[in-house]
Amino acid sequence: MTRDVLLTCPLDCPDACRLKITLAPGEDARTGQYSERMVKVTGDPDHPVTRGFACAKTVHYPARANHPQRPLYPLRRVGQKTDAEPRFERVTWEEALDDIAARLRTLLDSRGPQSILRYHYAGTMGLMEGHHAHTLWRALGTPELEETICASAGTAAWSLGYGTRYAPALQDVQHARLIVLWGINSLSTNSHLTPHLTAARKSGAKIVCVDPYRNRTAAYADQHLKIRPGTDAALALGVMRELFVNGWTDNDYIAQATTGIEELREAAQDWTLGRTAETTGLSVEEVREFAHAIGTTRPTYIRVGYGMTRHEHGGNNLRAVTLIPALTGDWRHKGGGCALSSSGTFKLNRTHLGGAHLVQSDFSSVNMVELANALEPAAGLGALVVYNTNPAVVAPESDRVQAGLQRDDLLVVVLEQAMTETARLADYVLPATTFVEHADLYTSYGHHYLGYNPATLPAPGECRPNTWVFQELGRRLGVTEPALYWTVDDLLKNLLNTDHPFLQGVTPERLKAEGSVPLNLPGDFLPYADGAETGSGKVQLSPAPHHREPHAELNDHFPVRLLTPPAHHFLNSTYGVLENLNRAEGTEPHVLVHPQDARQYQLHEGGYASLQSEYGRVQRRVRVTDTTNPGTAVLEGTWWGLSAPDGKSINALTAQTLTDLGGGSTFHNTRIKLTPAQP
Ligand SMILES: Nc1nc2c(c(=O)[nH]1)N[C@H]1C(S)=C(S)[C@@H](COP(=O)(O)OP(=O)(O)OC[C@H]3O[C@@H](n4cnc5c(=O)[nH]c(N)nc54)[C@H](O)[C@@H]3O)O[C@H]1N2
Ligand SMILES: Nc1nc2c(c(=O)[nH]1)N[C@H]1C(S)=C(S)[C@@H](COP(=O)(O)OP(=O)(O)OC[C@H]3O[C@@H](n4cnc5c(=O)[nH]c(N)nc54)[C@H](O)[C@@H]3O)O[C@H]1N2
Ligand code: SF4
Ligand SMILES: [Mo]
Repeated sequence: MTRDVLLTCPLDCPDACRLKITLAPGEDARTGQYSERMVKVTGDPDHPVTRGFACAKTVHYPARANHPQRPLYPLRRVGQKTDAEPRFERVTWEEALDDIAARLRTLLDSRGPQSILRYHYAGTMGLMEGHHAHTLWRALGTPELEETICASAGTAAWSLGYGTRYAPALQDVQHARLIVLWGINSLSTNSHLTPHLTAARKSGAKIVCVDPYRNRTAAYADQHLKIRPGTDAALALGVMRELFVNGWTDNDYIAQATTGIEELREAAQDWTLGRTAETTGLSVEEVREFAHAIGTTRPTYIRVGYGMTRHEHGGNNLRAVTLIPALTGDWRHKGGGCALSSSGTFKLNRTHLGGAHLVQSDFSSVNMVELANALEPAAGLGALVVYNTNPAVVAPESDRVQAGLQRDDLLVVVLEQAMTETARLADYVLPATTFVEHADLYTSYGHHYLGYNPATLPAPGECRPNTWVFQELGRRLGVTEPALYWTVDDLLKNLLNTDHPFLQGVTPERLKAEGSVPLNLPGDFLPYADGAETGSGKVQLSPAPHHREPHAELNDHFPVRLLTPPAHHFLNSTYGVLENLNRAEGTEPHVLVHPQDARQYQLHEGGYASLQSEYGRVQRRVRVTDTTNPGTAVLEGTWWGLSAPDGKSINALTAQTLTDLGGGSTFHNTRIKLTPAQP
């Protein structure tokens, strides 16, 4: 007999779907255990955001959870880290935890807490297994990890202008009459926005996509502005100049809700149509029409993604774009404004989450983008504990990251659900539970519902939640901090212990009973209609954003810009283990090259190219296509290196360069040389 359960998707995706998961009893061939297992995933038809569908990737989650190579028991390395095929032996949890704790104790006593680094990201968005799991490390005083690999440039840029990150409600998007999808491949990365876009279009809205290549979203849009990478601030300033010149600004909104208008006006002044067109690679007519549409259509809704932030001046680029609605006054129109993230709406009491109260001002810190540097012997690390992330593949300068992980004098402990390339380089692989096997609480960065999942299936083999592992290590290390030993019930009680009106009526009991609970927002939620949660209480237009060309300019050595945005059928590297999703993406990674570049660099459809940057070299199969512009190549997806012809991650090419604001990643800033190659 099968049964269906409703659970929140834990993955790093704005949609935080309510999934309908079918469970069936049977024997687990891997363990001989007889229990229920996941057999099917769809979307909850009754959830207002999920609307009955899950994405093209997560419908395959059962194959991932039931994968024959999923680690189910603690494993200890027996061979060398440099072996082509890693070898591990199964050990008991007692053995693994006792040995790891003893080695951490030795490091703490001899070299201090700064010799141990926790390394993690958003493999699960759960507040318990994703965030609260850091408590042990804060109790021990190990370095803070600056979580910069994805959103920090965007967050810093947004908070400069607006303070807290709010977004208009999804159901209001249908009221917009102009929709700009700017640096976001939303049909792939935010797929539950699509029904709202389609509804708006049916009511007459026009949809414009601003992106350097024709991705799925650009193909769906009514118009595609194929912008030169890294020039969004120029386009935004060019639009602003038209708004000022033609009197399309909302002067009442500007006077009441903003500060710094004169500085912004001055910054926009020189961005004539001609200069804007020249800088962005668009035509004068395209810029003029775009500015006219924004200037004269209310409400205009701009959905920005993180794409434009992954450049050297990505913070300024996003800041310029997101300030447009402060000039048009769109924040006062239902369905208007701009959306980056809705995270700020979840007003949970986070004072003790992840041991935040334990952080001292003298803690050192490591920027996670600079992991390759942190793993250099001279940086002094003796142990690295990795959870919820796959840095051997996803972090920049991955050749150096992998070399660092291979150091014999570095203890590498990896908590994982899959035998990732990071796990393959570990001294210990500790088997982790999935979202169906542990309880957790979920916010969202794309909507306004809190989700709670109970532990629904028994853990297969000896898989354990991250927090269980860290509590066991904490006991062995003598850590008495109470927050380390919280249960999920303690977490719910603490996080919901607040008087904030958005959480009024949201109790642990209700969350457990209903599973998905909307925040208690006003019916006409118009964030920033009257100002912002900044120091001045206003939307801050000063310091004015500016366009700057990157230091890593294209030149004769590196004449092509490489973008490496997400793939439709992957979620970062999470699904890289599944053959069928690899096949759906073309079986191996392809580099998209414009016909003109293909001619110039003597590349052929279906042949191989060598891609070389300042940091490394990889080989990839070529697809010749006019979806991109000359001088811009695209490789979709952070594939496992194991799926590539040369066994290498695309991040062998990317740099640790940080963004202008927020110390973020610059994955789309890569410059390369293309030459023909033999496989
Ligand atoms: N299917 C799928 N969904 C995902 C993910 C996934 O891997 N696969 N990953 C999840 C995660 S962690 C994240 S952060 C989000 C990211 O989702 P997005 O924000 O959509 O992804 P980005 O990498 O930021 O790239 C988005 C687009 O920005 C474009 N871009 C690059 N440079 C520029 C530029 O200078 N200007 C402009 N205007 N556009 C530019 C790229 O060509 C790309 O089409 O998606 C989440 N959802
Ligand atoms: N070139 C290039 N590189 C990129 C990007 C890009 O666009 N281009 N995107 C960047 C972005 S936006 C991001 S967010 C990062 C994402 O990169 P990662 O943070 O590495 O995300 P995933 O690749 O999805 O890997 C998450 C891992 O967490 C594990 N996991 C999930 N749940 C749990 C759990 O409960 N416990 C434990 N122990 N493990 C768990 C999964 O098995 C998976 O292997 O990649 C970045 N790297
Ligand atoms: S990955 Fe995103 S779109 Fe797919 S099921 Fe999960 S939350 Fe929904
Ligand atoms: Mo991300």
